[in-house]
Amino acid sequence: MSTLPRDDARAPTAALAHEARRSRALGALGADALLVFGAPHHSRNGDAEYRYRQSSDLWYLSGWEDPESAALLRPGSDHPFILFVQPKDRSREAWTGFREGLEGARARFGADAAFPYAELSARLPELLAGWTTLHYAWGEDGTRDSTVFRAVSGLGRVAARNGLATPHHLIDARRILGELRLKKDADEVALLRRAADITAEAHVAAMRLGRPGVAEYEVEAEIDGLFRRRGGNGPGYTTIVGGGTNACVLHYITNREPLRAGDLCLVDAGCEYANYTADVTRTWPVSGRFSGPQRRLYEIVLASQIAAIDAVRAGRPYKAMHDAAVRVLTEGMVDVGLLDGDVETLILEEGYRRYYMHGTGHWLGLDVHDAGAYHVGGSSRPLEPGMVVTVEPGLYIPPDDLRAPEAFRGIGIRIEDDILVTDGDPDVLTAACPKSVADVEAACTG
Ligand SMILES: [Mn+2]
Repeated sequence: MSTLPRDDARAPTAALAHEARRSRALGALGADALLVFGAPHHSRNGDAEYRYRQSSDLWYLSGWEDPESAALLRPGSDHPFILFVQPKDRSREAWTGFREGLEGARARFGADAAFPYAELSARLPELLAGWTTLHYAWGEDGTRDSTVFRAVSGLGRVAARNGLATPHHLIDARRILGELRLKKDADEVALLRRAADITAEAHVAAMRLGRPGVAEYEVEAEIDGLFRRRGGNGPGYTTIVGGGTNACVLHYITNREPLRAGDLCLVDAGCEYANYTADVTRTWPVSGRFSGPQRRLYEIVLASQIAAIDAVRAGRPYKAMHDAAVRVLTEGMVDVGLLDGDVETLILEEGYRRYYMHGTGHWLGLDVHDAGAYHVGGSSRPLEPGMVVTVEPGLYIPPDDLRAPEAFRGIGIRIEDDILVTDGDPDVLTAACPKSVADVEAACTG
């Protein structure tokens, strides 16, 4: 496996791929304008800062990585792509590093015009004059909302006097950007494959490391460290390492207890590589061998996951995978005595939700829960080649659930892979990560 540093891995994509995505966006906008802000820069505590991560929408359209930025698309105009950015500042750059500035925005990022971010509110009215429809994702930041709404309503007053065309339709920008981001181009698929490969390697390393007495945070450190050593940004979301009953807490991220002999360990972790993240869950026996009851439930979850993956095909609705998973899980739960009654009724009345309370997956890409609508015209959306989904059924038996057979109480299991929709069979990007009972036990004892 190559270990390209991140900048080398990203460089070829910076200009070409973003330019192609931007021209698709300009085409999709038609006669509309679109304004996208960069991610805010959050402090961690006191004056300590998190490492900056650009907003996925702005990065998708531009490749721009610095904070305090916004992109304005105005198709068909003399300046269709305008970037607002931090200007170069030698004294600030001594503290926080190189800035591309206005020059870089134009020369290296393809902007037709670039302005200092501080001038955004002053320039916006002039730049939006002549457009009747503006796409903008309101509701995420009150200061930005008021900047945009003030510019638009100020223009409206001017228009009332002199008949100038100004934005009088506001459309949620997440709709058009979600549609664009939903189907991955070849460059994006390559980066997701790299993220998937690193992630698979990290899960195998975790299985090898995990044994009684090792702490959950040591497993986390092994995984997150490997993500960085392979040139990834780090985890695309906070790594979950849940030993024993902690596996029943869906978003357990405290990761501070020791792994115990005889327990399972659930690990949900994905490497973010060049801003694209994988999302993988594996559940493995701390002592290296599944117990009988653990194995019975594991085989049910695995069978449901395999059935669900088989439903990830072009033309099938998105929800087909959930329906497939629910059917196998429900049959299995009746088989082993977790549920009582008729399978069809338990599915219809959602009786399975007692031990399977989440959905079976989500879109995957720049965000772990990626952009894009799941329904079109009120129905579950048909899958298309280039879409990427996770498939992640599970079973979670609370330790204090007196209705469950005692042997199953406290067991939490989830198995998750990342699937590319193709013209043919589902392409499991994370297939290198072991998941059969035999392969998992081999990885744990290897
Ligand atoms: Mn997931």
